[in-house]
Amino acid sequence: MQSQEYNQGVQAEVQQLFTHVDKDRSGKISQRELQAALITAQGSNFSDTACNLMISMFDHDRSGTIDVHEFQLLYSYINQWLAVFRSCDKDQTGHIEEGELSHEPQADVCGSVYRYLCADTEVH
Ligand SMILES: [Ca+2]
Ligand SMILES: [Ca+2]
Repeated sequence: MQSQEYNQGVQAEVQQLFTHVDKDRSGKISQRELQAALITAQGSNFSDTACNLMISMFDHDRSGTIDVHEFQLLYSYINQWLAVFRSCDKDQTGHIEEGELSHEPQADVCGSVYRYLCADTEVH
């Protein structure tokens, strides 16, 4: 299963989520699209700074946008956080208090994406 996913280049799950976020179907996720997705999921504003940070973390070709391959890396990174969150989620509520993850600036960003992904795909 793992090798099949690599052969396809991009996991179907990632492609589906990418398409969901890429509202204008440009094939790239802009800061605004990322911001819009996060706002929708959180019900509150997500700062330009946070979105820029998120993009800069994964924008390997420095295009200023996230393509599907970069998005897959982002997604993998989120999944790594997910494992951390699960280990932190001692009461098994499926939610981690933001205060517990506030030690690193990236944690808030990833925590928000984590919630977005969970809301969207219902991963637990
Ligand atoms: Ca787009
Ligand atoms: Ca890029």
